[in-house]
Amino acid sequence: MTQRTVMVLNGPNLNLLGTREPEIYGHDTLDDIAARLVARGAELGIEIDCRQTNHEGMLVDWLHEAREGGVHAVLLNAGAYTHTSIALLDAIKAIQLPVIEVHLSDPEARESFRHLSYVGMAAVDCVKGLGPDSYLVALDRAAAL
Ligand code: CA2
Repeated sequence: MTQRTVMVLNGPNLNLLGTREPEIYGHDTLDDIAARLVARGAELGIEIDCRQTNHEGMLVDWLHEAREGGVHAVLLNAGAYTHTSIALLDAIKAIQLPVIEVHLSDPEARESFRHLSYVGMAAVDCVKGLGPDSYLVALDRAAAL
């Protein structure tokens, strides 16, 4: 059976997961979350390509790469760029791949500046507020696409 690939893209400051603000983001590091995704992906026959960057343009480049590389779906936690980036909105629309928006916290239950999501204007789905489990639920939904 050919393995499908799900790309998991993480934006700014998510490299700090597990080191600060555990009351909001939990104690798991991004490597912990990636390991859980890889384990669940193995059960689903899905290869996980998990990346993190602090740079908006890099996220745009990786979305383009997902399209070129025949990726099945993208899980995207764009961090604060979720709420600011028309470039990410345009990229998600351009690649014509299913992108699922993911958040550890529930941005709509937080400050009002987190209520607007440019990513959400083009994403096919959103999983938020479940801590690291948001990524696992999103992966199961991606597998069903
Ligand atoms: O809840 C999420 O996953 C967010 O995407 C996280 C972003 C925030 O700007 C979004 O509104 C919601 C922030 C990520 C910052 O990550 C940190 C991790 C540890 C310590 C400090 C920041």
